[in-house]
Amino acid sequence: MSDQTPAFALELHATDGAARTGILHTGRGDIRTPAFMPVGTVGSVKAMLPQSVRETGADIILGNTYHLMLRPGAERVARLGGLHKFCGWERPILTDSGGFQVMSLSKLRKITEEGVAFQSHIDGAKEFLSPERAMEIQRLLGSDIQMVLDECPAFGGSEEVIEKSLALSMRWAKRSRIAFGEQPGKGNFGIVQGGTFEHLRKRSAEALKEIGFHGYAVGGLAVGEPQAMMFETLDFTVPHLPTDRPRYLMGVGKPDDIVGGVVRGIDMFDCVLPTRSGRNAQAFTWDGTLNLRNACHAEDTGPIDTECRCPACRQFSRAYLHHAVKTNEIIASMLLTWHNLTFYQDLMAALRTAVAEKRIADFARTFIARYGERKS
Ligand code: PRF
Ligand code: ZN
Repeated sequence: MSDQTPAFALELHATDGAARTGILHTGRGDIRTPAFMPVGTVGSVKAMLPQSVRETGADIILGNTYHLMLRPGAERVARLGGLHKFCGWERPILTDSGGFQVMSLSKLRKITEEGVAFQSHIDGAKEFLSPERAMEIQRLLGSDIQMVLDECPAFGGSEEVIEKSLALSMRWAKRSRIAFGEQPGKGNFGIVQGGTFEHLRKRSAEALKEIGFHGYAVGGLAVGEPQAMMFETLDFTVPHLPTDRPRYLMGVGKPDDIVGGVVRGIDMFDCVLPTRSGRNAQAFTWDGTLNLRNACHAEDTGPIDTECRCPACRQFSRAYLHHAVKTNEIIASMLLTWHNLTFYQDLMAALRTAVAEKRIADFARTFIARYGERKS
């Protein structure tokens, strides 16, 4: 890459307690933080055109090593000019390393020191993912933020189990970082594990800092633990992370999880919730969620949200959306996904402004009072 490639660097503009706002500069453009990354697992954010995803306010999307290595294959994507060109999104893309998806999607898998052997959930073919191969795939895809290969243990594991898993993840992190090497304008993120154990989270963060990454993710959360336990884990984990690097809470979450994450110093989030639940008739609003399948919307001439700027709210009534859901029209998925991604991006913009104006605690309190707290 040329000398003109912008450096991968976090520029902080303001802090308010533990919360921060700024810009993460990358070789493919800026990411306003705190950021929400829509999930485009196989290269497309389902039911959306890339330009529509951009219109909702997204600066970055997420892709998955696991899915793309199986279909269409990393080498093929590389021959076709890389993932950005292939999927029509020219801004930054973060790719997850695959370990987490292997555990959740593939039936037969075996973890060894070398890596993880597994059977494809598509055709049962034998596959292998080592830290080196996970990084090679992400490089072939042309990913801007490449995650280390880690193991995400299930919630509820004993201290001994979590400690052993963490040790393996840290050895894999070292190998991943070496395999990443130096790629101007791009970043390699380590992933803190350690379950809900304070001393293990600290040990993990220290080990990753020693290796030295461009950013630090908190993994192993939102795996079934109560929200209070996730927040508590963030409270004793985030202070061990460097202040000058981006922090990413993986696979989170519900709007109230995100607000709590920002209050605790997280800069980046991703979750399938706005897209997946949009395809399942659920709409997010500042007053909580709505299910458009519900008969109470059948003759409601109002929009989902009178203040929302999205096409679902500007052009269509709840009655029409209810009808589109009931008749399985593709436009129902398109419109509800568009609305939900718009809601998530407007929430992130409001959070950034609240941090910049040093009123994040007040914003969080007002948000939760109106939206409602997570039940679990
Ligand atoms: N590790 C990786 N990806 C993830 C997670 C993790 O722990 C999570 C946990 N919520 C989501 N995605 N590599
Ligand atoms: Zn809307």
